[in-house]
Amino acid sequence: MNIKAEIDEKSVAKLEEINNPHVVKIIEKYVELCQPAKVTVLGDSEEDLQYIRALALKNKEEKKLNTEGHTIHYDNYYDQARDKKHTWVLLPKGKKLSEHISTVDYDEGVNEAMGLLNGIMKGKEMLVCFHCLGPSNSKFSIPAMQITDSATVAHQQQILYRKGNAAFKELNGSKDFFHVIHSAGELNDDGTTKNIDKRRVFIDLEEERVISMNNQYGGSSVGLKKLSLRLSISRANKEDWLCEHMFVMGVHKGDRITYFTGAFPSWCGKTSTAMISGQSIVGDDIAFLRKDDEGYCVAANVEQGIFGVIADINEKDDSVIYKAITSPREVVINNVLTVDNEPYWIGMGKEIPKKGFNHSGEWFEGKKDDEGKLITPSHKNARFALKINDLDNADENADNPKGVEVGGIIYGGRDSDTTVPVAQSLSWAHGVFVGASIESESTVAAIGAEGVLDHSPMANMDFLVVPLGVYIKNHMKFGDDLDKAPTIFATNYFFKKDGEFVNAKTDKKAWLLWMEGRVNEEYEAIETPIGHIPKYEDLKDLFKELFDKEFSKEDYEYSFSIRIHNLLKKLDRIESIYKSEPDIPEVFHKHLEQQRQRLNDAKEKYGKDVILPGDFE
Ligand code: SPV
Ligand code: MN
Repeated sequence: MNIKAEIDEKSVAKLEEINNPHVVKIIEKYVELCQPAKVTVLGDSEEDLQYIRALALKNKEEKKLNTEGHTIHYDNYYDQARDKKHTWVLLPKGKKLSEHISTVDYDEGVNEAMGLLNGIMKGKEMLVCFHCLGPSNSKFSIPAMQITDSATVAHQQQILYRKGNAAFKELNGSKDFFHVIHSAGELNDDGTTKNIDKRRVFIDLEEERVISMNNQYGGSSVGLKKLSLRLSISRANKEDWLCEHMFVMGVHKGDRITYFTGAFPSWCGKTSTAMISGQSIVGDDIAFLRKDDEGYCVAANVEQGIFGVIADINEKDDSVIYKAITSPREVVINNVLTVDNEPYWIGMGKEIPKKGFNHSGEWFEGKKDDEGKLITPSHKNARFALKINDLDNADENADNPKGVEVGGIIYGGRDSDTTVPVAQSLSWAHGVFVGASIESESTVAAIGAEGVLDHSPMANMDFLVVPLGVYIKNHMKFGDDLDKAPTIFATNYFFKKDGEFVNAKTDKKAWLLWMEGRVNEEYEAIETPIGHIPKYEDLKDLFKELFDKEFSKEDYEYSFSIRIHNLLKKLDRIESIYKSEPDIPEVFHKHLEQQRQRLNDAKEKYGKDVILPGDFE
């Protein structure tokens, strides 16, 4: 070993135990380049976990809050979300992936990365962490190593991901692991990243590594999260499985549990669906899906924790999470207002003090940033990190190495005037087409009357590192190879009438239990041009049973009508997006064309543009 920095005997012993020349080579390389003062290798022991917790406090990256086990961390005011503009996939010269995926010439990108890493850890401690994506000892497992100079990144990662030293040992010296190199870069006096203009993420599919620097926000720095997600998507698409931006949850009816996965773009109801009362959670963000020995689809959560949005978490709407983040346990809260070490965030259902400390430093009501924008007490994307097993609704199979059998897949979009609250796809391939057509309406205040529609196939567009054609082809094939494919559904919780939401926030529980019933062949449904929709009587019964509420026929007819013109417009938008993408499988275009034909036929048959669900019965 030739590590050019201070390293203690315990760290050396851990590397000797892992006994992997590739691991040692990577550490040697980045020590030489980043020039840290000290290197610490972390293991699985409680002592090591404690070391990181204490280091985050010592480095002033975190501060204790009043509740036991809770700490607060701040990212730079301008480092509150993933930086898509400065994220690239490294590709050989002349190669392209898609209109929508940013790439950079391999050598050029590596040169820039190495230049920026040069000396970046001077005077700092390099932390070497070993984790495992997916449950340990399982065909889902992918060992991943993270090098970082940020103790809070290491800390939040150890909350969110399973330990991996044993998995590395079991590699028996092979190169079959991911690695992520991260540096928060030079820090300001308050411990936040200074050189935001030099913030970069480089994704190297060849070496299965990601290099990320000059950031601290979790989505850019916690290596096993969105950085490894790109590497996993690349692997899945070379092999025969899926890596998806999905939650995994158990839906309960009496003693019966049916597992669902769900992909929703940001702000479309993903976490709130996974947390619906009476259900159980396996994971809320990233899932690996595989075919098991019996030909079924099984899913495993890649993570063991939740990096959740804290805004609007309150006792009334999200009692499970609220309890977890306000009672003693290990929690890191990011980017909220603190006053006397008490955290406050927007939408918490409590009065928020008019001054305190937040992601902008000392804060007072009315404070504006350099661009004259009013600074909110906590950032809209402020997040918390906690372990799933600390939630009352953790599923008993959350760590099952076999994963859970998937009965249904939900694709959730957001629009105010086009798609129905819930519909079941006509087949696996039709469902893939529906998932590939997800749109979400922007919720930014200053937008036109119809909102801005953003398209994200399977809610995964931000993370795709393979051409869309390859990704969709792999999806189609995955389902075709299964003996029993999950049933695919689409939801839209955001339908509006006269500018108001038609459905209450809690109504999604009725849609979910209808989907559960459909998977278990309990309800009949109405076939429409876009798929199967619920019958009025079934929803009426569900609303009565679940909420003791009358579901009016009028509300049903309004939200489940088939709006031909708007649905055709959506098809046109989707078609124009896919037109510019090479090698989209023929079956995708076939489903698009068939759906258009069915909509036009229905318009002609019923002689109107808005067709009531009952007309199709
Ligand atoms: C998302 O944006 O989908 C998240 C948060 O889960 S981040 O870690 O930033 O990706
Ligand atoms: Mn996510």
